[in-house]
Amino acid sequence: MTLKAVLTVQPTTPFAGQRPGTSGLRKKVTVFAQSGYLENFVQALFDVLPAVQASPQGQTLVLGGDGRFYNRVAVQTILRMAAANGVARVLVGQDGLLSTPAASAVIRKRGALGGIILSASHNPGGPDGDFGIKYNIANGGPAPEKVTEAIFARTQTLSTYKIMSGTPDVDLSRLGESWLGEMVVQVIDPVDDHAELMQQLFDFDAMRAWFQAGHRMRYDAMGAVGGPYARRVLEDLLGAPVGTVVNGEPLEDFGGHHPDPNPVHAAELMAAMSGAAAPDFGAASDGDADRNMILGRDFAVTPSDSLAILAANATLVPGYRAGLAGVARSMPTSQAADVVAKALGIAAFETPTGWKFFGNLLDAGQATLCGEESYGTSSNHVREKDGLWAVLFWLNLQAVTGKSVEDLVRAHWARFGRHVYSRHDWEGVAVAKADQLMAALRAKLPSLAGQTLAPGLTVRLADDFAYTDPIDGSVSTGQGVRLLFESGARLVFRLSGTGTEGATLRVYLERFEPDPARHDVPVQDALADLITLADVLADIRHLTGLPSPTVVT
Ligand code: VG1
Ligand code: CO
Repeated sequence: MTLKAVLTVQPTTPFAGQRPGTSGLRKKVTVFAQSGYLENFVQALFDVLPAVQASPQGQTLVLGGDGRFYNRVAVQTILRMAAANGVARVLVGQDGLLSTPAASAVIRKRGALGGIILSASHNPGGPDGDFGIKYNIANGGPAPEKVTEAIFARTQTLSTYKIMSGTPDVDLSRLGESWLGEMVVQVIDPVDDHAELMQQLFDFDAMRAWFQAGHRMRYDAMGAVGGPYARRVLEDLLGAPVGTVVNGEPLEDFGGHHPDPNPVHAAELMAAMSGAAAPDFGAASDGDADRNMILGRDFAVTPSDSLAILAANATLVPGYRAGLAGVARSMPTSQAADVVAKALGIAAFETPTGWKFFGNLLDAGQATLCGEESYGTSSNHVREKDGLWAVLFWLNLQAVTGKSVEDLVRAHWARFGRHVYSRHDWEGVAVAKADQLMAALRAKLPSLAGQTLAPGLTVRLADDFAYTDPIDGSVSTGQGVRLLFESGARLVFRLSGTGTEGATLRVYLERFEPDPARHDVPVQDALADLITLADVLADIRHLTGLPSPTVVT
């Protein structure tokens, strides 16, 4: 007996708070699991997608997620809703898995209308953890604010959603095509397209030789979706020994890890990279494999430095042999990349936090490399940050220069000076207190310019960062309070747009150190005056009720 899918129009009522943040809609699993919560958001998305409305037939969507708890349920729901909303074909990663960069690559390569990515990225997972959903447009990148705002507006007015019922779950374990009502569900290998792209960009022979010469690497996929991608490229294609990739199996609870690759949450990798017997190269990626952490033996690379170093050495890598059009960084990211862009005579761009702001610059061919201080780096090969891409870039540089990670960084500092940098996160702050802190800071801004707030710290400019997109002219305001000092030092304050519990205050601290003799001063010591000033200016410890930041990177 064949079961026929029945189109059901289900009455529903709006949920408050379905406005996407820095990167999609993120909430606790318990919030997403409420009846109609995911469905409402997905229906709002279909309602505002002009191409689906105009011509449902012939439109292809990409679907996949980081495999966290609730991924399996959500994928089936979205497939039923896509069919009910007239989508012609959905390309879904096997077992419902796709890393964020892979989804971007698939959308671009297959000419899809867009894609739905299920991930809360670096947020913790499991039944008590977080879930997330975001929409990417035809260029493969996160939907711009005008789209996410339209989706949000629609969530506040809709009264029904459409879904197919009456059929069992689609089998996503086998590659190939099946039907759900009138829609084709095509299960694809989640790794193929991305692995192919990596081979077009990097010198695989040189990297293979690096492993053959006995160099060792440890890639920690943190129990998240990055494992299969890293294994394919490092172990299968480059001949790294099996076991180079650790925590390589995507698990619903990330094996208990918090898949946020920074020195705090990747402590296991940090320990493995310490001591004379440690591997030459260490790396990690986050929940959806778009972030990267780069380590040498007893040496960690600051993400802001990573962007600058990749830019400075780009022509050593096949995919960037012809040079870069420009480099873009988010505002809180250190100015190290700007200095390189100036030396190379190429454009430097400063955007608000979040990858969606890089899309237009990449599409217009104005920027080639982009990066954020939050362990995100990528290029115009996709429209997302790409963890494995960054790792392969560093591997390619080591292989062709014969230098270690630490040597590459030190040589860079010696040439360009060091942008000493740190981010202090104050997590779990009461929302009202965090808002009060930011409001008080904003109120102070007009009086700060010209003031000397501490020895050597005279304010050149104090504002709330606003950005006008040079391509489409769209304006984004309120993107973070920044104090720029005459010395080149900076202090930036903003609230996280990805958290799901209370508020997180992020304080970004930066100072330029041209003198190589002082490049080894411990970072927190070198920034001590800025750290003290931040607390005095914003009354952080008092308002947050916390004695010290919860995460320092
Ligand atoms: C954080 C980072 C930001 C990054 C975003 C998404 O946002 O600061 O740079 O783009 O996460 O990364 P926020 O608003 O919490 O500061 V991912 O890998 O979690 O999608
Ligand atoms: Co991520």
